Amino acid sequence: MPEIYDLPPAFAETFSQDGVVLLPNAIDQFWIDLLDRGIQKNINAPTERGRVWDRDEQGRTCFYDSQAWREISEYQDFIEKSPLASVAAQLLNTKRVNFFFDAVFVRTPGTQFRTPFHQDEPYWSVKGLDTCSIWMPLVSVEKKSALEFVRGSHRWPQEFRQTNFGDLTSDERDQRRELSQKEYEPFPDIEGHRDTYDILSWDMSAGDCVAFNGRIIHGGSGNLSPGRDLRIFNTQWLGDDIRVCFREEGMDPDHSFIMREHGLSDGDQIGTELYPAFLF
Ligand SMILES: O=C(O)CCC(=O)C(=O)O
Repeated sequence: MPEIYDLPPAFAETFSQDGVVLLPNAIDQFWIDLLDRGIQKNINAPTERGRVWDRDEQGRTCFYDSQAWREISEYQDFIEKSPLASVAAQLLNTKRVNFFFDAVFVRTPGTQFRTPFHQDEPYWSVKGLDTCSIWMPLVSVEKKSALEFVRGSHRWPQEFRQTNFGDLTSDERDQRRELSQKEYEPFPDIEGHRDTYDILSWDMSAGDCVAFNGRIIHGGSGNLSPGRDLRIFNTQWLGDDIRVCFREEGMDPDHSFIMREHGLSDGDQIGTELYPAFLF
């Protein structure tokens, strides 16, 4: 059974309006220590999905892995028993959430590499507004190095041309195709016009979390001060309006094969043992 965390309703209101909310002190030290042990195991033995997103001339790296929770018992315990499922349910204003997947982002001390601005949901094998990702640093992080969000952009109606992470990582699994029959809006140049966007980020301590909607424009992180590293454990949760969506552009993570194996088709509710449900 997951721990229950009672969120004042104002947090869910902010999450709905802004697409992002800071949850100070949501996770206690027990969980941070557990996840730190899990991340160490994960770095020592990455899954087949693990990859170095960036390595600079000084050898500083940004390591990424995902969907390791069935292999790393510390991750599994955290997902099944920590208060995050209850946090996600309250933010999504629902009595049932499904766990979607986990991801880690580990930057070595001083790494400058910043994640380009993007939206998450257009890359996923599901579609809908009711998604909640919880970005959780296991160390303190300065505002200038934390993930940044464009307030309210989860409700913008445009379908933007998303970053092709394949150009960045040269990894085949990150390649995103463009459909000739589809009109994409150019992705807004957030970095080039920072003053014209309402960009949110926060100084955070280990135990603070940022919860955000899968459609919000976000990016950044990195830009670390000398000697400071960054270890992030991220979980994604799905709520009521979520349906299976196989995207011709390519998906990351691409669950289409395993979803089909479990009898899921485009437009279905997700359910199944692939995405454990938490009821409150
Ligand atoms: O932490 C990062 O660098 C990227 C995080 C991110 O984009 C995400 O969790 O969707």
